[in-house]
Amino acid sequence: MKLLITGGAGFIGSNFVRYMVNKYPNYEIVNLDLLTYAGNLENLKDIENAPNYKFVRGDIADREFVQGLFKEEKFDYVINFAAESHVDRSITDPGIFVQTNIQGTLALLDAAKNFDVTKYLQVSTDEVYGTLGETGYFTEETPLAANSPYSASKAGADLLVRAYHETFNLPVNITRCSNNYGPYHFPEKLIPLMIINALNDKELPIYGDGLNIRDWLHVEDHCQAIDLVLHKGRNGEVYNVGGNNERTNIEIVKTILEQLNKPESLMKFVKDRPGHDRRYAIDATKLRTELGWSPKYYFETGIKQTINWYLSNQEWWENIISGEYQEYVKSQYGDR
Ligand code: NAD
Ligand code: TDX
Repeated sequence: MKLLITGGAGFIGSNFVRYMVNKYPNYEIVNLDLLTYAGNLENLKDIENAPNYKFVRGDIADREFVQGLFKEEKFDYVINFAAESHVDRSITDPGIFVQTNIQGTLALLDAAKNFDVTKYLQVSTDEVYGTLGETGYFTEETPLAANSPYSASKAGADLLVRAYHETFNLPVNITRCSNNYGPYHFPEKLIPLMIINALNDKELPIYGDGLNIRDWLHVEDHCQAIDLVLHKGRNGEVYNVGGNNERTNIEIVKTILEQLNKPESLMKFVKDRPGHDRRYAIDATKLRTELGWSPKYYFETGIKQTINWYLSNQEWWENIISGEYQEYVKSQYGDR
């Protein structure tokens, strides 16, 4: 069995590559990643020499390259994590989100169709559903109502995946997950940013009133869900993934400050994110009942483990925030 995992040098992708390399020693796993600012091979240091693992640098939106890779490797499964993933960046520079998230997905779908893959799995997000009020949950039937250029590009990709199933009978699944947290989370996102700023006694920027709610899921629980959908998901189906851990941003920040024994005076309320979704909450009943998924982590233990990971892996994040890692990538591979 040969798997293509795209975006495997990013946060969730690297956790998933490690999970699969260790769990399935008989699978051949190819990690295709462009190594943008968010991709980091340091995330995979411990498994880089595993016999069932190979890294390829390349762009999922480079159609010719992608076709060539599929022709050569003859993948059975494709799992697409590669994306521009940060909402704030999509507000200042939406073009690259359309390029990678939509054109890139299209290039992968065409190659998957031409080379008859057994399954194409698109890793999507709950953000495609838009925002919730104080009550209710996103189900797989909730209409798409993306509010940011990031989520619009993910929704566009999801519709292409659906269309390739309906039109060409491509065997696909889409997973839509809530906010992940855990080791190797890139320092521009809420949880790692707050941990690192607190450790450096820097201000913690909280957008708006800080009462926006996210539904946090440990990245390992997400990996397990994708593994299940890959092997057991019914063709053409969407599966929501979420752990019922709704927290306001302020609650998250206060938890981090308390764990690190830092003062709440570090919190700073700043200008709100434009189009800031108020609340996300996932109903994962379908995944639980159909495929038997259940998350292992309680948020309270998961967040402590995550904070400890950042304490023990200071060099990892210092290399990123000082720009040292990007210098290394440039010296090895040239500019993106
Ligand atoms: P990330 O930004 O940490 O990693 C993205 C990876 O994709 C990086 O390694 C980057 O180098 C690579 N990449 C970017 N453009 C590429 C291109 N054109 N070709 C090849 N590789 C490219 O993202 P993440 O947080 O790990 O998210 C992974 C996926 O999961 C994304 O599709 C995202 O939309 C989705 N998702 C993320 C979350 C979350 O909370 N982080 C939640 C739900 C869904
Ligand atoms: O400095 C900050 N201050 C702040 O208040 C940052 C970076 C974020 N926030 C708020 C905005 C959100 O309400 O924290 C919340 C979480 O923000 P992000 O970490 O940027 O995540 P979010 O916008 O919710 O999107 C994430 O989850 C869904 C991922 O980045 C997406 O890729 C995924 O699809």
